Amino acid sequence: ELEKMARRGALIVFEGCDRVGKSTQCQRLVEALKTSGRQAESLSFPNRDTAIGKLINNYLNKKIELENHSIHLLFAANRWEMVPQMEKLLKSGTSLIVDRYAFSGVAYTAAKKTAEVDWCKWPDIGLPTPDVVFYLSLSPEAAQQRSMYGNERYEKAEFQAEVERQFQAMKDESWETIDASRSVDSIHREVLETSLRAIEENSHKDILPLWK
Ligand code: Z5A
Ligand code: MG
Repeated sequence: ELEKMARRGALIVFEGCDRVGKSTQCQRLVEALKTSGRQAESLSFPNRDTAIGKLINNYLNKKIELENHSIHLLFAANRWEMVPQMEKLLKSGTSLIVDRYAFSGVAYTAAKKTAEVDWCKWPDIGLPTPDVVFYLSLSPEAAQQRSMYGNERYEKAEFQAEVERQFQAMKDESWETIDASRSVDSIHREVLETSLRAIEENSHKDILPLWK
């Protein structure tokens, strides 16, 4: 039946600490997929454009203070509010290239040590599971050399090191770990190859709920 033949897009996520090159690679990947005639769109979290995203932006810029559990739930809500649109796009055959996702949510809150990892995961349980997670890995020293730390909350070497430990504890064999110290082009070539394969392999598979 025709409906069953329809191909869905792939959900491709980039994760990693500050300034490892996530946004650069997301942009390159979307461009490359579009150039090759495939439907692709980018999405980043936090999505600072929504009402919830504006609160998060004010928190990150230190204009407001929020209790740790409370801001964690807002980051998760900011993902859930995008789910209907994400599902619609994926079903229509558009691949989504996502800059940070629930794994950042868990890693950054868990690094504060005020909530356990299991608690941190709860609000994101059931989100669409990514087909690929690219984990961009870079030493804090190398990340620091790319540009000065900005003034946003979390932009401190010690905290970033703890975030890295949290990511390492969370990652499993399904993640694609990328040595992010290489050139933009070399990383892009690897990312594109893996993504094209994932788009092919998952086009007729259901999207499963995350952490269920
Ligand atoms: N956060 C959270 O707490 N909970 C959540 O649920 C979520 C997020 C989703 C804002 O995130 C903060 O929100 C973030 C986590 C927290 N706090 N911190 N830290 P964001 O994604 O909006 O901002 P950001 O992560 O700070 O990321 P970034 O600065 O945008 O980094 P990036 O995207 O990974 O890097 P980039 O912009 O692509 O590249 C950084 C620089 O390096 C730039 O000058 C590039 O030209 C250069 N670059 C990139 N690739 C290379 C290579 N391969 N070689 C050399 N130079 C390179
Ligand atoms: Mg970025």
